[in-house]
Amino acid sequence: MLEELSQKLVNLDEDQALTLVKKAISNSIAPLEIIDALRTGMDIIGQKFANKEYYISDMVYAAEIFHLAMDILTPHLQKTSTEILGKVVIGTAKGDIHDIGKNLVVSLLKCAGFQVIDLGVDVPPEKFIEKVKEIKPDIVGFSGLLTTSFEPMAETIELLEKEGFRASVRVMVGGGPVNEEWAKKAKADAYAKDAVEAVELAKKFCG
Ligand code: B1M
Repeated sequence: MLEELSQKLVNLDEDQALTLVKKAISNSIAPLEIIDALRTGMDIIGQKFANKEYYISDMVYAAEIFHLAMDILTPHLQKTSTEILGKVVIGTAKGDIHDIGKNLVVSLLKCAGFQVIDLGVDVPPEKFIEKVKEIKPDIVGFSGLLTTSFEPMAETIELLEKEGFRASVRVMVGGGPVNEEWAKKAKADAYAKDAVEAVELAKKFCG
């Protein structure tokens, strides 16, 4: 069923994809497994876009279907803590408007008991710094789906250092082209490959 779901998303078949999401829930398939199937579909859509088989409008529509699927899935994500484990300021790097992955990280962090301040997309370094000053978070998280997201992430981390906040926050990075090497080069504390790993890392940082 999950493979079929990925395929329906790739085919941009909104009705069938959403019906399958509901069916998967009623068959007690874990929401995270359903999300994983949707992500697989998105990866294929990305490849098709890169191969010029799909247009940008196809990626826009796929993102809409993903959002609708998340509307169905979010109430089924279980809250695992009622106490606040820590504060996280998060956003998508400047110049980048991809937010599906970031939103997933935000949802799972909230379920795990973190207070999350989501700055949205295309966030300039100064806005991160302003929020860090105001909120004094435990963690700052950057999401970036474009290779060009590296510069603004590294720039923000440098600014955190310059403004004297670097020692008091842990910096976590993630998103499509991001990896361990990228994290090290940008002087982040950690890289998370997906939303589940992001929560595990956040717990470690605040534990
Ligand atoms: Co665009 N796009 N896109 N896109 N898009 C990619 C990223 C791309 C890889 C497609 C491709 O060519 N194969 C490519 C980037 C190439 C590159 O830089 N190397 C690309 C491009 C080129 C572009 C445009 C430049 C296209 C154009 O205009 N010519 C343009 C850029 C706009 C901009 O940002 N300035 C663009 C636009 C768009 C849409 C707006 C149409 C739409 C986004 C809609 C939205 O987000 N609201 C879109 C989409 C949908 C995609 C793909 C197909 C899917 C992304 C996605 O949502 N995946 C994508 C292809 C791909 O990723 N394979 C592609 C599902 C999501 C659940 O996964 O975001 O990876 P992901 O998040 C995961 C993990 O990465 C991790 O956890 C998440 C959940 O497990 N994670 C974190 C994410 N953030 C984290 C933060 C953390 C920790 C973990 O800590 C803080």
